[in-house]
Amino acid sequence: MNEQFLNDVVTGLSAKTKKLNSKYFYDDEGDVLFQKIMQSEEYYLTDCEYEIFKGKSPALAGVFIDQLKSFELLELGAGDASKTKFLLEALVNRKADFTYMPIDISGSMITYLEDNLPSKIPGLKVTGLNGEYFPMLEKVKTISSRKKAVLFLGGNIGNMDPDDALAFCKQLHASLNPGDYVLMGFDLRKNPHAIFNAYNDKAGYTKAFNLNLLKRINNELGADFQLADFEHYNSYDPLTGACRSFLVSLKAQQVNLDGQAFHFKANEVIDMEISQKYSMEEIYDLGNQANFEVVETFFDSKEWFLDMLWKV
Ligand code: AVJ
Repeated sequence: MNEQFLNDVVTGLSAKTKKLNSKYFYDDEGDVLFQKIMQSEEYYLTDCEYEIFKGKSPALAGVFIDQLKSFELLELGAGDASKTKFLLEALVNRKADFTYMPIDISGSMITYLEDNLPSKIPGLKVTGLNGEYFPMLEKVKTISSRKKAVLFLGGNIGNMDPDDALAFCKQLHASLNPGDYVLMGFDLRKNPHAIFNAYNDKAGYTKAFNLNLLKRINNELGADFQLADFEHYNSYDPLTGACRSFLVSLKAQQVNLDGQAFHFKANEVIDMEISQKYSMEEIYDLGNQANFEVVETFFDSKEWFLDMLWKV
């Protein structure tokens, strides 16, 4: 049994406002559901960033090759690398001297990337790292002293509260050396309906994605959540940019886990996930406060999403 997972769940369910960490959404079933979300009509983030990478990869590859020459290309939360492959192709085409190092909490994603990418992109070197971001970043530093370019895409930064996002950016800056690069993807503020719908897909994949974490807690930690007694609720606040997912207890109920009982009132919620939406100003402030220098900003054609290139 995963002690850290159990500890985090017990702590979260013991808090005044019950909370679970969305990083635990991604077990094998969660990975499949997230793929379905990305393919859904309503979920625009992946399409936007796909367009950016399809169009801008040669330019981005040029910056890395000219500035870094010999480097490690790290990706935090790589997933299936469906967007990154354009950058990898552009780099390999120009015979760049680099190794792609995807870091992901999902072991099956890392295995998939190591098994499949080199045959899709001949000449590509892949070293996968299965684990949490910063421990894996430290591990890379023990095996390589080359310059680093770090990708943090998809709007993953949005899964942190703004305060945590700033702390994360500061820690990332401190983990790297002057001259290293970071490319970070941000989902921008836009018409609230478009944001709301992206997290309320008609097919119900987002709902299943949230409920799957309860199922995972049952399967892996031996809890007894009754999935039918919880429903999914999502909100978007255009004043703060916070898009939040909750599970609502449909009745007063008790859930047992690790010899403890957790009580839910009717309509009590579990805070499941934040997907923060950023304004340009907020992105500049974040980079500034973490001491990054803005090099270039890449937008999709609708300007719904951006990838910002920062220099340490
Ligand atoms: C993994 C952060 C890109 O917050 O948009 C998708 C995860 N959650 N639908 C996001 C997610 C619900 C996603 N990211």
